[in-house]
Amino acid sequence: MSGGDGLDGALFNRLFALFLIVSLTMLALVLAFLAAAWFRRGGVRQDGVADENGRASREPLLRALLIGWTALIAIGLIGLTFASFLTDRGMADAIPPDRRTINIIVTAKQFWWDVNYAFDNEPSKNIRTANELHLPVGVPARVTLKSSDVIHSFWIPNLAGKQDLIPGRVNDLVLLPNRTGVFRGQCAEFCGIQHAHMALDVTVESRAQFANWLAAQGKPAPAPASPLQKAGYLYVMNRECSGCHAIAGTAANATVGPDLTHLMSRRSLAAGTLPMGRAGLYAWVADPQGVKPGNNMPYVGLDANELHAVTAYLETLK
Ligand code: HEC
Ligand SMILES: [Cu+2]
Repeated sequence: MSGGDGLDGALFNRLFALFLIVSLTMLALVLAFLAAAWFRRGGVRQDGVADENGRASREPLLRALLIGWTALIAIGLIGLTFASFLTDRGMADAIPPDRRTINIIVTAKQFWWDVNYAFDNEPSKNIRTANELHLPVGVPARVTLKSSDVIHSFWIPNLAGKQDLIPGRVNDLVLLPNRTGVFRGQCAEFCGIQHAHMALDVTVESRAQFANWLAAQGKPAPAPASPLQKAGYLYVMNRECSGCHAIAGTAANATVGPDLTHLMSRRSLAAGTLPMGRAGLYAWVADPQGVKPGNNMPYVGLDANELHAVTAYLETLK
């Protein structure tokens, strides 16, 4: 549970204050009894004799105190449990409908992140991207974590603790980002040779910016315009590339590699290996194994003209 700001933060702070007051009262009582016991012990020692009669006469009082004390603890604990239950529910209700959790499914692969935004009410809004998350500030995001090969670990130090992605199992994690900014996520479980190059760019932005991003991501790729772009498009569609990649609005719909529909809108290439841009695209498409040895995109072997055309086409995928 994270504090955050806004309504849920206020509810959480109130719960914290309640816990603090109840615990401090209990602590004060315990200390008071300890102190009382200490002074009594001192008294007995001075007398030098054990006062059997006195002890017997104090017994009912002690028993009553003990029962009272136990009851107080029970009431306190039940009360706190109840309060935390109510706060939990209150926090869930405090989120207005348009701020209700967004659902993101992240599937880890050697060595990149497949990212799906799933809108159960409006499946037409679903989008797919890779190696990046966009999150609206103050809105809880439920991230469902899967792996399609080995164990990876999802870690965005500024937003949440680590959570493993385990083949054949589904984990999840709720992120509640409370400030805007760009944060770095990283695979935190050694998953193979390129484990270190498995980063995740996380952009926390205003709700309006997020809505714009989502709308842009929901659009299909534009048709190629120039002859060079067209040549690149034909290469991508008819050669190896479309066997592994998807580009919405075209016939390419494979899921072996990252979705390329809005490739250029991302901050980095190949999970943080290269900054996004023309130079990076050339380097990557020409020789992915040279850039990130051991990754799952093979050397394709384009000649200079093909490389030029393919890169020109990729650059239209904004
Ligand atoms: C055998 C499957 C396969 C083929 C064929 C293939 N790719 Fe890839 N591609 C991948 C995989 C897997 C990755 C992710 C590598 C990584 O980051 O570890 C990738 C990454 C990329 C990226 C970076 C995407 C990103 O968001 O970081 C681009 C761009 C790309 N491929 C373009 C191409 C082009 C263009 C072709 C054809 C010339 C091609 N790919 C052929 C599997 C393939
Ligand atoms: Cu990994």
